[in-house]
Amino acid sequence: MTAISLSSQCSARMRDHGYAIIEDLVSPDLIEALNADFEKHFAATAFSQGNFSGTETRRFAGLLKRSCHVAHLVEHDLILALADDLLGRWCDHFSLNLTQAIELAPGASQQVPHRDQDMWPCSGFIDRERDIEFLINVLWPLSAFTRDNGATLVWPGSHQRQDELLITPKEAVFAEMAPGSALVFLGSTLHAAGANRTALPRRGIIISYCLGWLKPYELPWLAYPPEVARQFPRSLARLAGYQVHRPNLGTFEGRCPSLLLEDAARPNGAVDALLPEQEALIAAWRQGADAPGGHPPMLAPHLNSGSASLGTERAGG
Ligand SMILES: O=C(O)CCC(=O)C(=O)O
Repeated sequence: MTAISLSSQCSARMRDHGYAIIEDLVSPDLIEALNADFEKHFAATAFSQGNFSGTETRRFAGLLKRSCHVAHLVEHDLILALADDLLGRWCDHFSLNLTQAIELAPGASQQVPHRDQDMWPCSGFIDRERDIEFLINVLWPLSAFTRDNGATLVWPGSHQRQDELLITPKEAVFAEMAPGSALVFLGSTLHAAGANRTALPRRGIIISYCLGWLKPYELPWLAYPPEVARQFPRSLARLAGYQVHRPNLGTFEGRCPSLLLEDAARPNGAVDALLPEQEALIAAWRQGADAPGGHPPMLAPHLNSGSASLGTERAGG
């Protein structure tokens, strides 16, 4: 099966069920290399604090600077195609929300069930009929995920039941999977880390992507300051925040922050970054403003049926 048909099959599954498990997405060798690179970081990381993270878990973030292998997961073709399909319609571009390694220590209790999109209060204000998704999450197991060691619990169909804060545990399924596979789920899907009832740690990597206009869970410019991001391929640097989100959001000195990746002397002065339809609206307004008698009334962009839109919903997604 081609990557494109697999990704459209997978996004259809996510739309229907809120999640999907994709088997054999990367080689076990890659996961082994990640395990080797992360060993010392797990050893050096204290237990988390707080009722959400769980005091029997260890977590560290900024994974792109801890192992060169993480980029393969972050920029996996199929995952990027999925993110584009599920998020692209609602933003100029999607961005990296978080890279985090997580260990459930032996004896760790089950995490509180939650929906990742609840980080952003606006997710609760939007009409459910609009079907907007704010985030997709990818869980890459570093050790086999089993029912006994804390495989992620997912509530199938819970993305369509957002008025229910909790759903009976009987309806949850365990995302059991082997290293090399991935669990992908929507920000609107109810889930939780399971309880680890074994004597060995359960380890995994969370990589999530959000609408580019949201504040990400992890501040990428601090995790990867320009001198670090300069070493990334440009596509990865863009995902990690070095790209203005049209219109004019996430700038440095009024310009696209990608200028920080250049060695050349920095130009100064603000430069607009607008969508073509926004340029067209402004041009139409300016033409009217310059005409004798002032400009004619204009409809609010979101009421227009045609191409012009100042909102964030992109046509053709
Ligand atoms: O580790 C897992 O299985 C899920 C963790 C999770 O959902 C979280 O920490 O937000």
